Amino acid sequence: MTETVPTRAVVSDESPSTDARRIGPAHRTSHPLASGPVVSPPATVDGFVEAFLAELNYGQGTLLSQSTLNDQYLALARTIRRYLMADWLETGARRRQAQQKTIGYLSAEYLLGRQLGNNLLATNLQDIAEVAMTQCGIDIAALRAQEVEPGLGNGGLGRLAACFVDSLATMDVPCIGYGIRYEYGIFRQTFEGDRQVEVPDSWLSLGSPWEFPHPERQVLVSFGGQTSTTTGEDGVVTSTWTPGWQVIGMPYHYMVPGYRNGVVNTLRLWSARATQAFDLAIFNSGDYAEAVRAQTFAENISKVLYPEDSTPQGKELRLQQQYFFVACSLHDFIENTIPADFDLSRLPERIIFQLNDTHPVIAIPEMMRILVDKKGFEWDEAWAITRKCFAYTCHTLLPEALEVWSVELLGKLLPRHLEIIYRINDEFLEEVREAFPGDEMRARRMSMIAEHPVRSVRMAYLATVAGAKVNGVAELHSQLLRDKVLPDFSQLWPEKFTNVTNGITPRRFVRLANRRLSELVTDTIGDGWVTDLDRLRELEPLADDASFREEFRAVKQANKERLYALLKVRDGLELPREAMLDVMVKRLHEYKRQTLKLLHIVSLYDDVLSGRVAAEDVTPRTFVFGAKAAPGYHLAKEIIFLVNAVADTVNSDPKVAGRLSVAFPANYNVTLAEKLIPAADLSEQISLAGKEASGTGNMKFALNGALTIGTDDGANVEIRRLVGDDHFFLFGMDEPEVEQLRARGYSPAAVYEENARLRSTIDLLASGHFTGGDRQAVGPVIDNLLQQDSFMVFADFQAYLDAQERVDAAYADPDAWSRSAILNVARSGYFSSDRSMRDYLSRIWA
Ligand code: F58
Repeated sequence: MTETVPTRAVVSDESPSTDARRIGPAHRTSHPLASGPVVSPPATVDGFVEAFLAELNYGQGTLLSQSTLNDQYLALARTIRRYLMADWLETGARRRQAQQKTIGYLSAEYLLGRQLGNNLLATNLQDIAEVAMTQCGIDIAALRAQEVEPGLGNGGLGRLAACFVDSLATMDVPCIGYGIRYEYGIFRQTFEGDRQVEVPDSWLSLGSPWEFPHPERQVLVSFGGQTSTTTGEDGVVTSTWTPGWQVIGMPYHYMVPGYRNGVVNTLRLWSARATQAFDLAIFNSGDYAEAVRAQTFAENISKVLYPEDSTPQGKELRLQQQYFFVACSLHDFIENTIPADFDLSRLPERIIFQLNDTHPVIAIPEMMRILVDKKGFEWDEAWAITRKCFAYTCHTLLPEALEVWSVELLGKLLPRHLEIIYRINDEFLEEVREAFPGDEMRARRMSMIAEHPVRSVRMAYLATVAGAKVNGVAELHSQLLRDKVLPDFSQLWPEKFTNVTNGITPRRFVRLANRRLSELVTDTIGDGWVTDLDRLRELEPLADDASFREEFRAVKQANKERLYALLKVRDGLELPREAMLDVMVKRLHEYKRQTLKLLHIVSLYDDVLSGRVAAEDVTPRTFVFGAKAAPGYHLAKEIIFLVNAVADTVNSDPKVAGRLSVAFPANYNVTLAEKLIPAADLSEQISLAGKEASGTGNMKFALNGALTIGTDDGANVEIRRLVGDDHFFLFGMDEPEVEQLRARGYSPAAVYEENARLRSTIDLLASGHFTGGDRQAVGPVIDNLLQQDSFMVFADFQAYLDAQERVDAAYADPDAWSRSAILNVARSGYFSSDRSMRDYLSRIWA
C-alpha cells in the first residue's frame, strides 16, 4: 500500500519560525481513493502521449503548438517522473515498515549527470518515449540536449557518490543520499585567449523538474554563540550551547531509481534559507540592502560548490556548509525517519553513516551533541553508539589534501563541537598511552589536534578514531593509507582498516553512454550483464572471432563519429575521422601529470619539425584533453593555457596535418564524458605512482574498450592484473621507486641535461614557438618543471615515450588491437559499482 499524505509533522527540535500548523500533517480524508495506490500512466505510446500532453497543458500551462523546447523538456521530465512515482512512494512505505538498516551516505558532492536518459533507461521507457515524442512532432534528442546536468561535484569523488546510490537502488538496499543543493554547482569553464575563465553554473535557471521541495521537513541549524557549564546536584557537569545565529535547512528530494526493479531510493539535498526573509522595519526605513543582509548571509551557505577558500571568509563558509548539511541530515534521520519512540541506544541497528571523505566528519561531534545534550545519554554510552554509526572513506594520498580546521574557527562557529572534540581526543590519547606506555611522541603524533602551523583539528584522525571502519578506494591506496598516511592508527587498530576498490555504474557508463556496444554485447550474451557485470567474461572467446572484432571496430568508429559531430557543433572543432583517439580527461592537477601528456605531444611534433621523423611515419593521433582547474590553482591554469597554445599551433601547422591534432573542448563534465569515453582508443592514466587514490575514469575507459597507458598507481594496478599485461601499456616508476628516487635526491634539471629528447622538447616549448614568441607565457610551467617537478614528470618522460611507441606498434595491427580492446571489456566486470556496494555491505556495513 502506498501513502499519499505525510504521516508526521516534521519540524526540528528547535522549531523553525515557519508556522508549524501550516506544515503539520494534513487532515486525513476518508475518501476511498485517498490511500492509493498511486497509479502510473499506462506504459504504452498512447499512455505516454496522454501523460505528456497533460503535463504540458496542466503542468506547464501551455499548448503543444505554443510550447517552447524548454516547456517540452520539462513536461517530458515530469511525465517520466509520473512513471517513477508509484515505485518511489511504495519503496518509501516499504522501507518505513521493514525498518531495515539504512545507509546514510554523507557526501558534499553528487555529480549526477543528466537525469532524463537515465530515468528513461531505468523505467524501460526509451522506445515508447521516442515514438510518443515523434507522434507529437518532437525530436527527443533535442529535449535531451535541453537538460543542464546538475554539476554538484568536482570530480571522481562526486561521481563515485552518484554511482554508489545508483547501485544501491539497483540492489534494493535502503539508502538515503544526503548532500547540499548548491544553487551554483561546479563552474562552467570557458576559454578566453586560451585561458580558463569560470562562469557561474546556473543549472536551476530554466527549472528543475527532478526535485521535490519539502518545506514541511525543514530543519533549524545553529551556529556560533557560546557554551556554558552547570554542575547539577549529583555533581554531573552539563554543557549548554547558546547559539548566536541560525539558518533553516530546506530539503529537496530527488528520485534514485534502480534499474528496472521497481525500487526508487531518495537523495535528499539541503538548501539554506534565512529564518526571516527580511527585516520589515529596516526595509521600511529605506535601507533595502541591510534589510536582506541576514537572508543573503544565510543563503550563501548553499550558494556555491567549493567557494574559494584562500580567504578566511571562504574557509568559514566551507565549514558552515559542512556542518549545515550534516546537522540537517542527522536531524532528518533521527527525528523524521525512524519512529518517534525508537530506542536510540539501538541506533546502529538502523543506520550507518558513510563519510565520503572528511567533508562530513563534523557529523561525529554532532551525533555526540544530539545524544548527550539533547537525548540525555551518558557520555560513554553515547560514544559507544556513535562509534558504530559512522564509517570513513579516504579518497586521497596527498597529505595537503587531508582537511584541518583551525581551532579558532571551529571554536567560533561551533563552540560545543570543539569541546566535544577535545574530550574525544583526551580520552583517545589516554587509550594510546595505555596501549603504548611511555611513547609520548606517538601520542602527540596521533592527537586530533595539530599544534603547527596553527592549532587545528585533523578531521581525518577524528574520522579514523570514531569510524567503525576506515577504507581506501583501491588496493594500493588502502595499503598506503595504512602504511604511510595513518600508520599509527593501523598499528593500534589493524582490524579497522579495509579496502573497497571503487567502481562505476554500468547503467550510465556503458548501457546509456554506449548504446551500440550495449546492443552488440546483448545480442551476443544476453542482457544480464547490465546488473551482473561479471557476465562480460562470456565475451572472452569472441576476442578471437574475426567477425565479432569487425563489429566491435564498427561500434568504436560510429562512436568516434558521434563524438566528432558533437565537438563540431559544441566547440567548432574539426577532427579527422581516421586517427587513434588518445584521451586524457580528469581534474587538472600536477600529480595527474597532464604536463607529461603535453610533453609527449610536443616531442612528436618536434620530431617532425626537426626532421628526425618524416610526417608520414607518425601514427595519426587525435589527442583530447578535458579538465577543469580549481579557480585558485594558478599553476593548473597555466597548464591549461599551455595545452591550448600547443593545440592552436599543432592544429594549424600543415607539416603535421592529418597526423597530429589536439582538442581541448571546454567544460568537461559527465555529459561530455558519456560521449568521449565510448569513442576512445587509448586511455591516459599517468599519475605519479602513489598519488592517485584510485581513479574511476580508468575503469570507464576499459569497460568501453579503450586500452590503458598507465603507471602502477591507484586502480590501474587492478585493471592491469585483470585485463593482463599484454593488454595494458605499463610504464614508469612504481611507488617504492618513486620513494627511493626522492630519498636519493631528485633533480629534474639533471634529467633535462642528460636526455636529449627531453631537452629538445622543453627547449621548443620554452622558445615561445607555441605562444607567438612570448617566452614569458610558458615560464610558470617550464620553470616549475625544471626547478621542482614535484611529481617527477621528467623522471618518467623517457619511459612514457617508449611506452607510447609500443602503443603505436600495437595500433598498427587492428586485429590485435581490437582483440585487446575486447579483452579489456570482457575482463573489467569487476569494476561495477554493484561489486563495490557488495564489498561495502560485507566489509563495512554488515
Ligand atoms: C578522487 N578525489 C580521487 N577529490 O582523486 C580519485 O583517485 C578517486 O578515484 C575518487 O576520488 C573516488 O574515490 C576527488 O575527486 C576531490 O575532488 C577533492 C574535493 C575537495 C577539494 C579537493 C578535491
